[in-house]
Amino acid sequence: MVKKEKAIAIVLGGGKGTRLYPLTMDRSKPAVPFAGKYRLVDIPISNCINSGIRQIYILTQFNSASLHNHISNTYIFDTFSNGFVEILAAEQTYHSESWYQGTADAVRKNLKHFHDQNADYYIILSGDQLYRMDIQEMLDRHIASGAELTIAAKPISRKEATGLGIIGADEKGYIQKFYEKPANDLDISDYKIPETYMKEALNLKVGSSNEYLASMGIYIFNAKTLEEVLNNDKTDFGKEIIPDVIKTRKVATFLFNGFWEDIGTIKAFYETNLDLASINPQFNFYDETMPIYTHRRHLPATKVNFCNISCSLASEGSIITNAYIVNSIIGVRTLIESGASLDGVYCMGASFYETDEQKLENTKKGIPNIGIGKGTIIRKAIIDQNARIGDGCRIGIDDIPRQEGDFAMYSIHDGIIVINKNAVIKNGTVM
Ligand code: ADQ
Ligand code: ADP
Repeated sequence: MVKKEKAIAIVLGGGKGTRLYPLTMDRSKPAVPFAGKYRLVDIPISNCINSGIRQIYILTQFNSASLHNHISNTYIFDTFSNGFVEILAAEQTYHSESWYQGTADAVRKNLKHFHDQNADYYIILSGDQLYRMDIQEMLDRHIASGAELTIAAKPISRKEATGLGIIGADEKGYIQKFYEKPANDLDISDYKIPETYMKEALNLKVGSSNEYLASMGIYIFNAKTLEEVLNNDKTDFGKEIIPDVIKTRKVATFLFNGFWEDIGTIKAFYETNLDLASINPQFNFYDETMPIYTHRRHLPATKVNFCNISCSLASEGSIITNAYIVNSIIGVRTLIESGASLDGVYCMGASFYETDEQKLENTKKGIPNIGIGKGTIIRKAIIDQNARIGDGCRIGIDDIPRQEGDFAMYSIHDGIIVINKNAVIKNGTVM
């Protein structure tokens, strides 16, 4: 039988100096709840599965209980598909004691696991992006091009270029130059997309403001090439490996013109989530041809009693009573009490329901139940899972000085208040 070419996927699940803190205080980044009922890692995994790629590794700094729980309850493949999703957490070995020092280091430290799969291609994906992409198409193009590496690329403006890796392509889209995150004032005009390539391949008008190509941090390497280019101690793909590879090897671009957003910071995470609740969201979850998969929780439908809810998403298993909710996301198992008002809030919900006995115990201890208390008003905030927000709280409402940073029960980043997982916010708190 002719051997079918084989590709495995490697999802980069986040570094140590994590930009999504405090959402990553108690869990690894791939397990961060997203869009009410998903976890971040569901996006790259769903893209892989929908593209026929079912052998998937998740590289993470630590294997949190919630990530393990989520993966083992969600991605269950049948015996004949040979599919798996395996978490590879940074581990101490005889050869190395340290955590992953960067993206390339994370891949290098796990090459022995990938090698066992005897794959022809390694597909490297970021764990903190929202997009829907046919990765099989990218793989087919990669194979047809004869390149050793293909980088997914998106046309962007000069303003966006500062935060991304910029590709200098030739008229056919092969990569000649690469600049990781050029400063605002740097002249990168020689990285502009060549005119013919812009017209023919991108179908873009010459003169469009998207005159640069950015790396989306999605790479397909020939397996042998990746093993060779990691045979050193360089730690990062964008800063070191990619600029090196293009000097000696054929590197192609795979153009992508759909919605794609990096959601690796609190601000981007918050804005991308809330956009999903808007009337015309940029990303469409309501697509049965390429669904985003998640944990099948078997929760009851959400119960809504006397509420005014608009431009919002309410995930299953919630009970919302006499509340005013706009521009918000209500996560699974959220309990919202009478008179609460939410505007611009991503409430992640709860991982379990408290029993009547537990609620009685809470009253004795003087702590609120999990959920949002009576008459509480919240604006521009992320409420992490299992938080207990008391009655009559005012969060993000009053015109009071708010210091950015991390505090005992909450953080403020870019003006967004993040209430920690399991936080206890007493009745009448103003913040
Ligand atoms: P960044 O997103 O800034 O740029 P990086 O911080 O390296 O690059 O993160 C890439 C992915 O790897 C993210 O999903 C991140 O969570 C994960 N990651 C980071 N450190 C890790 C570690 N030690 N272990 C495991 N995973 C880790 C990159 C490219 C740019 C490109 C953008 C597109 O370098 O060229 O334009 O992605 O978003
Ligand atoms: P989900 O995937 O439903 O968002 P989690 O991954 O946080 O939730 O938790 C998965 C399961 O673990 C829940 O369905 C619940 O049964 C159980 N669980 C989690 N935390 C607790 C807890 N503190 N007490 C009791 N059960 C819990």
